[in-house]
Amino acid sequence: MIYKGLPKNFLWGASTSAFQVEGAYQTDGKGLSIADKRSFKKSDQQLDTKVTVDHYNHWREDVALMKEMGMKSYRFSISWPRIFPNGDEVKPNQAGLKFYHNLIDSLIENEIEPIVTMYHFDQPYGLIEKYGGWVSRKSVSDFIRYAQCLFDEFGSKVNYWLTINEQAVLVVAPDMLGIDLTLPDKERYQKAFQANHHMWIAQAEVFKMCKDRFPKSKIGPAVSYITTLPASKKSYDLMAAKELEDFYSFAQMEVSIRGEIPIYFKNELSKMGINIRMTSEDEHILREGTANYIGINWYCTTIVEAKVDSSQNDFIFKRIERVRDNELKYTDWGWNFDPVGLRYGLRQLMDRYEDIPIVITECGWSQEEQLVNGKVNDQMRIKYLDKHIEQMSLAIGDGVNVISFNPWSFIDLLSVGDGMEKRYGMVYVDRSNFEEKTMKRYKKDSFYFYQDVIGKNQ
Ligand code: BGP
Repeated sequence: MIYKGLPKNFLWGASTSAFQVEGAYQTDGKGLSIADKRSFKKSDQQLDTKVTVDHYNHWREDVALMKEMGMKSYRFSISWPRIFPNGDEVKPNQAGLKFYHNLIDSLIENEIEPIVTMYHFDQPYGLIEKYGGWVSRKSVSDFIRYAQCLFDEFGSKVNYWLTINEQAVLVVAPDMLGIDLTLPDKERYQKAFQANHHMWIAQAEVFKMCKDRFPKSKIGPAVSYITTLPASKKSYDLMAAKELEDFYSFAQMEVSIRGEIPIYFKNELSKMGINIRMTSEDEHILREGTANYIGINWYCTTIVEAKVDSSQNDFIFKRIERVRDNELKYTDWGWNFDPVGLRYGLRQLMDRYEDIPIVITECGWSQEEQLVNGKVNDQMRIKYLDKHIEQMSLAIGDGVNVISFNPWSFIDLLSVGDGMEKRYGMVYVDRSNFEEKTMKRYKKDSFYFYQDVIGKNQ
């Protein structure tokens, strides 16, 4: 399959994150993260983070598969508690650093560009116990120290950095920040949005540090971008879609790219009665530290309508109802297949940020799968990849500066919400929720499809 209009040196890649693939949850001095703790609460229902697909011990074999598939980039994350087990140590854990030196060196030897996320949902649990994690401003300096260490160690090898993965998801699912979900709405969101502010400040400082030290490198956030569509042609549904998309996705991009918190975002917080503690320096810090590219995690569109009693509710997520479009296909977990939404979303990014380089850091189709005679016939994933790549190439033809595509996921991994039965990989791993089985890797049909795409579109 040949797609028109793709630039030379396009980075064809794939994506994973540390706690979802590595396992080895306490090996070589690694500390526990909030992602570990959160998964242990459901250990009796589904796979947790302890072993997952054991990439920590299989990484050589996994990199060989990436090479065989033809990948030009690999987007993965460094486990923060592998480097600072409790989060507050003065010196980093050498064994943790060694693991990532080996991985990064091997990727580079194989001509695969590392795209490295610093923090993908796994803040060291020690920081949550010590001072409440991101809810406290103290997290800012601990994150900066961690980033500084990553730049010292890997700054000369890594050209593409991502600071924080899906900050908006952390805010809407604040147990991922260690915030108690049983707290009343207002109290819970007060904490979550305060944490959000601290992440913005930490991230801005890290953007600046990277640009000062490594001016040729690229650094940005990995934003959860859900193209949000109105359920009807009525203006109030259109407005509901705009409000939600702006609040959830674009506010994150505005702060990262323009260094300013949008007024509509501040207004929503005050409607909810949330007061963010800020210092007099904060606006300056945000302005001084901005991203020079952007990662977007794009899976599907969401379709919304305004609730009839919308004016009554102060909380945005309660004013807006998500609806299902029965003409679209959905995964078993309710994520739709709507590839034109990707082109539309990319065009919106160009409208706002002109030619900022865009890396698609996640995009993928999940399903339950069985290995049959050593094969996995994942036709729906192939269709998903084909149609999304097609729409991405049309967007590039429209002038959008997409430089890399990294579907989620390179290999089967632990789903954040749904364990091991919800598979995303182009490589199948022989394990189930509760049985480790052989852990053998098998190439799915999508592996061969993507290999062909990469081979023919260089
Ligand atoms: C994104 C995350 C990923 C990944 C994906 C799929 O939000 O960045 O870590 O997990 O969504 O979600 P899930 O694992 O819940 O299926």
